[in-house]
Amino acid sequence: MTYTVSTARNIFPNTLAADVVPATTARFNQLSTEDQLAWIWFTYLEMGKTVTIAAPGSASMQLAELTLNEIKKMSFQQQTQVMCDLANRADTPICRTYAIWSQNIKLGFWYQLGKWMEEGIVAPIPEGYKLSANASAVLATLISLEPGQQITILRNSVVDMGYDPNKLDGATRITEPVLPPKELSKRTQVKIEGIDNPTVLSYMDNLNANDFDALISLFVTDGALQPPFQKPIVGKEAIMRFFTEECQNLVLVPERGVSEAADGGYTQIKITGKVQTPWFGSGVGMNISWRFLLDPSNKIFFVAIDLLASPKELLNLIR
Ligand code: ECH
Ligand code: GLY
Ligand code: GLY
Repeated sequence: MTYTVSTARNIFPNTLAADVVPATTARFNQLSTEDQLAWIWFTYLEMGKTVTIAAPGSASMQLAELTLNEIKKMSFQQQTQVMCDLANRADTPICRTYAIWSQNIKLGFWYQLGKWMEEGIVAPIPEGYKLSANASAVLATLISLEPGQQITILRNSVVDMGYDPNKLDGATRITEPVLPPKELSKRTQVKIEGIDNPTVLSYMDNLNANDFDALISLFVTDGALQPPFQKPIVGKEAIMRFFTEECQNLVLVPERGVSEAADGGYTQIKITGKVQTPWFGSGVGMNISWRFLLDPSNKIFFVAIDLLASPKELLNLIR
């Protein structure tokens, strides 16, 4: 048998992903706009008790600056309208601008609005606002989850706002500059219990070093990468775009793995461990797995990254 991307997705089928994340996002999407914004605000306050969001890089703030300044000058009523429009995915100039920003610029924009809401510069959620029963129930679910799952749901809510980017065909995306990779002397090397495959080790080390040229060379031309809860990104060019736009400064901490022969001279390797995002640093370690399928020349044909259902899953290396 030869593999296709769709058959490759089924390697290590016993891997238990945190399905509570898309389920909670779906419940969030059912709420009214007012409730959604208030829900995010209460989530943000609740999470602020245990974790801290790092200030965005100055580049992403600069890219959102014009819009932020425009909002800063508005009345509270107009500001509230802008926030509702974003949550409603309305067709307005600000929602169109938001749609072409990369994920980190969107997050940086809301980070700033959050600060301004705390300082009284941007319209607050009305004092004494009471969430609907449904919104309270979704908040209770969120509070019961692991921090890695909480920040994924929070990010989903931000990334899904604004005008639909698919309707803006051909518009140029606005993304942060790509910084040079880490100097060789500053690089680290991972150790993975049970694994000595050089491709997998280089994958981890190159991603940790932001060395995306070396990283992409590990893939076959029509290789695929599947981020958590997403469809596979197929082809080196699209994967490279994803790496440079969304994957700077991640910290991968793989812990253990298992490797075995698969059909047609391929090798399947499952690794479990943690990843940190620059937004929360070592304050939030997300429990994840990587499921690699390597071709006979040891290049990456497919890799799926899954956010795991629980820390117990870190020990699940069963095929
Ligand atoms: C306020 C109220 C009004 C409405 C809004 C507000 C502000 C909200 C704010 C939210 C900020 C949220 C943030 C979330 C960040 C989440 C980051 C995550 C990162 C996960 C990364 C992973 C990486 C995995 C990968 C690996 C690979 O090997 C390949 C690449 C890749 C309150 C004003 C909206 C401010 C900052 C979840 C899992 C390991 C797949 C990337
Ligand atoms: N501070 C997080 C980032 O800019 O990605
Ligand atoms: N930080 C990009 C992702 O997890 O999809």
